[in-house]
Amino acid sequence: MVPGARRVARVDRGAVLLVPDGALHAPEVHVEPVRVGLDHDGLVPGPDGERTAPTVGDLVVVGERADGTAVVTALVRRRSALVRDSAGGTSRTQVMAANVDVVLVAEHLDPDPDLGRIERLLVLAWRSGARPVVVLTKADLVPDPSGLAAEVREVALGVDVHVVSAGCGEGLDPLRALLAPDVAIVLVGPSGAGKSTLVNALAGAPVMETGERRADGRGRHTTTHRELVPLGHGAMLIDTPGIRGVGVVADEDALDATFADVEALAKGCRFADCAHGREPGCAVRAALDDGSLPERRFDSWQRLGREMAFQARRADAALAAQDRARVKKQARAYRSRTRPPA
Ligand SMILES: Nc1nc2c(ncn2[C@@H]2O[C@H](COP(=O)(O)OP(=O)(O)OP(=O)(O)O)[C@@H](O)[C@H]2O)c(=O)[nH]1
Ligand SMILES: [Mg+2]
Ligand SMILES: [Zn+2]
Repeated sequence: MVPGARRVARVDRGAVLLVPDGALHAPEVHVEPVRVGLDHDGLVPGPDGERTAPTVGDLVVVGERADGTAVVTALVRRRSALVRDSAGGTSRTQVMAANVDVVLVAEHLDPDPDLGRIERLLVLAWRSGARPVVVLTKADLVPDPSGLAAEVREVALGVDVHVVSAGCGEGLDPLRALLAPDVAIVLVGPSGAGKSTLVNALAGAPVMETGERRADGRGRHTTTHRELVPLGHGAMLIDTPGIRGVGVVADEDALDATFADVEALAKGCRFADCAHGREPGCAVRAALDDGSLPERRFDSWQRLGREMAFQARRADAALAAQDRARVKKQARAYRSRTRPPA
């Protein structure tokens, strides 16, 4: 805990909604978030002075404006950050949640779980610095939840995989066990996975709205903003809107952690720079041929690796452009200072 700091429960155009950080209030006491304004640009000085957009889970310090109104004056260094690459041709990344301890990757068992999506979210989770955990929802809708869970465990190496039926309140104990005081857990996953239903089940109260997806399967997300829900005993849950596509940010360690099996195989290839195509002595190709490494998993690993390389180049190009712009601006300022008066 940082003395005096408060948690961002929600970001809302030009302001943040704050709750006490880890305050051990009685469970029956409902915390009403306090709305505090931001500077006009919506940014707050971070620990290294750089101006940063606060996000849900952030710890911030509140001060006073000259007119006596409250304003966020500082952002505490983040000990973890769940970052996605936002779509489009820019190098923008988005911090989905900060200072979380666990990234709970939620995926439904009905329809069938999407293994590629789980892998993608695990890369994001490993990169965040928080601990990834997978929760498979809607167990009550399928005949063989443990069979499906076994398939998911094969792609979630070193990660606990829990099976729940939040609607009926079944399988929640291992998740409750994670909710120690001061622990923050963010839920991520597709729309309709049952993230908000799970938040309500764990909170023991209908704090988040839940809903059916439209019959045509298009559009509607029930949860439309990210929100931190403080639980009675000091733990926190962060609910997020369903993700459709989420871009990964370059991070070799996160890719290695997620695909430890493929990485281990690749170390056994004869050539250090093996492309796992038709090279002799390729251990990856051998595992694909004998079926011990599924093609799907290999493709997923390659795709995410390529995407990361692309993201890194894009980020570099944007940085270079920023540098050029800064130099230009400085040069302009210099010229205007040194220009002889007309
Ligand atoms: N049968 C069954 N239905 C569930 C379960 N969990 C959630 N649902 C239902 O699934 C639907 C979607 O649940 P939500 O909790 O709103 O899903 P979400 O992941 O928060 O979706 P977004 O907010 O759009 O991202 C709702 O109608 C829930 O009642 C479950 O364990 N079993
Ligand atoms: Mg929701
Ligand atoms: Zn190889």
